[in-house]
Amino acid sequence: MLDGKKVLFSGMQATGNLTLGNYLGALKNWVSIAEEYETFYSVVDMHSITVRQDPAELRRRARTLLTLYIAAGLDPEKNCIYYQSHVSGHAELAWILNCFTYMGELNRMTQFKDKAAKHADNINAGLFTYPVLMAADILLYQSDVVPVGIDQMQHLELTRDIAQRFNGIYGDVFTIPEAYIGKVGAKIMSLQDPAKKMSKSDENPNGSIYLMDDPDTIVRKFKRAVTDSEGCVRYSQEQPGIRNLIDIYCACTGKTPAETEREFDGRGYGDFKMAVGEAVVSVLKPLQDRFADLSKNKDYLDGMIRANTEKAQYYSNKTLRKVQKKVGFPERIR
Ligand code: ATP
Ligand code: LTN
Repeated sequence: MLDGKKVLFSGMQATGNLTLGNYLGALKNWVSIAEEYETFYSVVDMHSITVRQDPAELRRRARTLLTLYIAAGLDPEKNCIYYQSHVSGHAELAWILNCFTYMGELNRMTQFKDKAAKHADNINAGLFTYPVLMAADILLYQSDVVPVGIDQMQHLELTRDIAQRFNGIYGDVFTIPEAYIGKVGAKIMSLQDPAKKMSKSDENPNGSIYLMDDPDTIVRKFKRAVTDSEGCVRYSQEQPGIRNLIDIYCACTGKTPAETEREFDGRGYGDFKMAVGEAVVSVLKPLQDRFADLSKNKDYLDGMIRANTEKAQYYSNKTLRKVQKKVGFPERIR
């Protein structure tokens, strides 16, 4: 608890351009529940270098991502929005937690297996211990809730295990966090392969809608979306392409799958795809406009980053000092 409110932490990597999946599965939920919590929303740039990055590009993307958090509706006066690399407590706590995490646990992580297969020439130790840094992010602020997409559940379970293990040895040091999975949009699939999640690192740009895609591109990508030969708009496991489009439509309009089925009863896929494209444009266009305005306001963004970094440093240091003391590091001389 912080100032009588539960604490919420979440973060996103500054790798690749954000997709509609990131927005519907994460950002949108962040905005809708922010008011109820004391929130920390980090641009987790330290996680990004587990995969080789171009430095200038990473810097640019991190700034874009941070601006997008605000453009999506997170007020930086009320939400602590900052860069992970500006708060050294993340790395310091991660080191300590590394010593409380087993190789076997990390070996089971599916994201590690996937990324190791994808980047076989660079299976670095950071990629392997990535979930420990994520645990540090969360535990550093004594977070109660962590809104993430379903793909991050395994990492969150590990975070809980590490925290419980540590508390078991040293007493109640960490709050045990809970995942928060949004009801709609928890897993948006690729438009080109509905068996694969929509991902910002997908090589095929037609599989993903990027938050910065212009309206024509968005509509064109939906027109090309892979469906099936059934010819009816039905929310069923046998029609994964259509099901995904219904999920997207519902997440953007607030309608239910049943309402959507009724709305498009007897109408072809062409009509439906057009409607999904338009619904997505109507959600993304205002966000893009706010992004453009914010990007022009460098001083405002810089001032906000400075203030929020200090806030994050303050709260993270409280936990870090406690942990350092518990494990037996010598006290600091003031
Ligand atoms: P990458 O493809 O580079 O691994 P990513 O697109 O999966 O990246 P992350 O930075 O790992 O993006 O995820 C940011 C947040 O977005 C996480 O909370 C994740 O669960 C959520 N998310 C990512 N992809 C989707 C998706 N297709 N549907 C719903 N949520 C998603
Ligand atoms: N691993 C997450 C990003 C991430 C995160 C976090 C999410 C890093 N640290 C802490 C929630 C809380 C991902 O790849 N989506």
